[in-house]
Amino acid sequence: MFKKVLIANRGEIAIRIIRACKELGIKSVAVYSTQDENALHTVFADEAVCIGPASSANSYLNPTRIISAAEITGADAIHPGYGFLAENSEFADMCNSCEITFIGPSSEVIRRMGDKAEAKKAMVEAGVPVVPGSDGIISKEEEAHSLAQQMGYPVILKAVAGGGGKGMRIVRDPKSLENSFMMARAEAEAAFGNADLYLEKYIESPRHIEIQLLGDQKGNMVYLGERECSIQRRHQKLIEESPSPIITDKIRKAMGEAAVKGALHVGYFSTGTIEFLVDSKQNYYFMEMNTRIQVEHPVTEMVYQVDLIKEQIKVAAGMTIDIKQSQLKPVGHSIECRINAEDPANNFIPSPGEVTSFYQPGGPGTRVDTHIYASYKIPPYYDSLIAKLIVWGRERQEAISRLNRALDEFVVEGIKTTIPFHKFVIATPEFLSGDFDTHFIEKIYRKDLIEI
Ligand code: MV4
Repeated sequence: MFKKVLIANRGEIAIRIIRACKELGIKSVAVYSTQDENALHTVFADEAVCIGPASSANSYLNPTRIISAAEITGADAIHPGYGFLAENSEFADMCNSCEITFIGPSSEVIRRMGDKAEAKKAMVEAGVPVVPGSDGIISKEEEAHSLAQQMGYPVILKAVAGGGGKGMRIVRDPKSLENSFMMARAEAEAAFGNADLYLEKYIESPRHIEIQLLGDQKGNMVYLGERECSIQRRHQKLIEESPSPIITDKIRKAMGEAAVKGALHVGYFSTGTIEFLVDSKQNYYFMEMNTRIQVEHPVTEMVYQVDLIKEQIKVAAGMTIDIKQSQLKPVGHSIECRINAEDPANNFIPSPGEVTSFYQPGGPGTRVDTHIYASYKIPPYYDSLIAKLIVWGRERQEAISRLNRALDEFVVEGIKTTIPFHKFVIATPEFLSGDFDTHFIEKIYRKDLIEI
C-alpha cells in the first residue's frame, strides 16, 4: 500500500480523499494556492505545500509544480480527484516517468477515451450499443450531408475532443447543415484546439444514465449499478440519484454487463463511469466514458455500501478487488443535490464571498460532503460547488422527504446558494413521479414557474 498520497485538488473532493487516506492509514499531502491557505483541505492533510498563485493555470492545473510537491514530500502516489488534471493523459504519463503512481487508469486509456470518436469505435468493437452515426471523423460537409440524408434528420454534430456539450450542434434539416457544420467546427477549434467532428442520429428526449465501474489491474471488474443524472442545466448536473426511477433489475444487468464488457475491452482499471443515453423506449446507447471518480459518486456509495475512493486507492496500489458481482445489490435509494454558490434567481451567476453563518443538516440518512465553514471566504477563481447534500432512504419517497427536510435545515448565509432552487425542483410533479428527461430544467424555466 502507498505510504503517502498527494491530493492534486481542492474543495470537498480533496477532503473526501484525505478522509479515505486516513482510514487506510496513508499519510496525506495537500497542495494549495495562495488563495487557499486557510482552506480546509490545507489544514486537514498531514502536510501541505503551496504550489502557486490563485489562478488554476499556475497552481492546481500546473503538472510540474504538483509533481515537484510530490517529490519534495516523498509522496508515492497522486490522487487527481475530478476536474483539473484528472483526465489529462500527459499528467498521468509525467507521474509514471517520475515513479509516482497516478491514482486512476492507464494514461493510454485516458487518451483513448478522451477522443470521443475513438471511444465510440472501441465500444462498437466490444459490442456495446452506440448511437447510429458516422464511423469516426467527418472531414467534409458533403459526407455529413449524405449520411444525414441516409439516417434521417434530426442529427447531431459532436466534437471528437468534446464532452460536456461544447462544439455540439443539433441539425434538424438539410438546409441548416452547412452552417451548423462550420459553427461546430469553429467552436471545437476554439475550445479544444481540435476542429474534428463526428455525426450521430439525434435522440429527442433522452435520459442520462451512467454505470459505475470498479476494476483492478488483474482484469477483475464489477459494476455498481446506475446513477440517474438527467436533472442538468447547461450540461451541469444538479441532482443525481441511484437507482434510476426507470431502471429495472433486468435493464440494470444488461447495461452493467455491457459497460463491463466495454471497459475490459480497452484494458480499463480503477473507478470509471460509462455514460448512456436512454431513449423513451428504454434503448440505451454508449455516450462517453469518464476515466475519473465523479462528483456524484456518493449516491452509489450509499446504496452499495462501498467506499469508492478507498477502493480506487487500493486497486491503484495493485490490490485485487474482493467484491463479487453477486454481492452487489442496491439497498434503498439515494439522492444528491449539488449546492453551488450561485444565484438561482439571477441566471445562476456565481456568488463568491464570505459565508457569515453556516449550519449543515444531519440526522438519519443524511450526508454532507463540503469544505465550507462559517467565516470561510469562497474565492471567485474556482468551481462554485460548495457542498453536496446526499440522503439515503429505504425507498425513493423516503429519500425525497429526507432531502426536503435536510434542505430546510441547511443554513448558508452571506452568499446566494442553489438551496432554494433544489427545494423548488424536488417539489415538482415530474421529479416526484420520476418522469423527467435531460430537458427537464429548461422546461420548468420556460414555464416561468420559478419564484425563489
Ligand atoms: C446526444 C443527445 C441526443 N442524441 N447525442 C450532451 C453532452 C454530450 N456529452 C452529449 N450530449 C447529448 N448527446 C445524441 N445522439 C443529447 C445530448 C444532450 C444531453 C445529454 C446528457 C445530459 C444532458 C443533455 C442535454 C442536452 C443534450
